[in-house]
Amino acid sequence: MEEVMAGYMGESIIVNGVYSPYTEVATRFYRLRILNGSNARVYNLALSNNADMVIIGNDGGLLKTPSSVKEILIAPGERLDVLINFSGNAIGTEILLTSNEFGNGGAAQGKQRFKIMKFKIASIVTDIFTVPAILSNVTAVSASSAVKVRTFEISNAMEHHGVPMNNGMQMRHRINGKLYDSNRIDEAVAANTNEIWVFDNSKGEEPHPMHLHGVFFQVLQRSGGRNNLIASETGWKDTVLVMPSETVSVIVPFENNKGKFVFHCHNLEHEDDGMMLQYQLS
Ligand SMILES: [Cu+2]
Repeated sequence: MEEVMAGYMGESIIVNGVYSPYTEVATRFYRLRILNGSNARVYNLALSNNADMVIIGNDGGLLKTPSSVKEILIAPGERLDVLINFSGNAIGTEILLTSNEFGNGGAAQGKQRFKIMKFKIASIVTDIFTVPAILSNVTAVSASSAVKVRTFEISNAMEHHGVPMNNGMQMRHRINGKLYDSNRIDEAVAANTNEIWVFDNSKGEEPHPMHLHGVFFQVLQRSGGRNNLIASETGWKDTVLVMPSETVSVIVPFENNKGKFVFHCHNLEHEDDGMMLQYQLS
């Protein structure tokens, strides 16, 4: 039951299928393209030497401008494009990519620090690369362009620690009280319009990375919890992490890619449990 509620975590972190991997690096910038392919685990990525990670891209491509962080959360389904500068380290130095502890992750997430992979300095080179100040031209979609606001309750708040709701509904992961039904269209969306979608986890106790198929969106606002956007949330995204007590708004330009699409929590056990609905774009 715990594994369905939190999602299955396992006990070994693998990178490209390898447990406890390492790679040799030179004293220069490297670009890491990271996908969190875990079932359920949210990582708080950091480097063991406390070096900066320069966030340059996310789910939808390059950000407009780079931003340097010491640690950054990445939820299942999210992607990160990161520059790391290994210059200034002596040969033989070992630097670990770790996941650090973090707060407000519900019953199971963020409780431990653990190692993900190792970088070993193997050669000294001269690197003249500098990070560009402008990476791409992401134009902000204004909130006022939205023709509709839809709110999705993802707290599952009525189901507390395995105790069913008093109306007898089973303890399941739902969106707006509903479980996935492939024969039901939950939201009808007009093509070529912008909408604001709000994911409300304000009463929730679990992190939910919410993912829309068929579109990219921009994150407008996060209230409650972290109360702010993070470095990877400035460009185009298709998955956004909504932590317990948070409400996150995104603006979605629905273009002309008509058809039936799902949107769901990207925690595999949550989506398998039914935390997925469908929209029809027409
Ligand atoms: Cu979830």
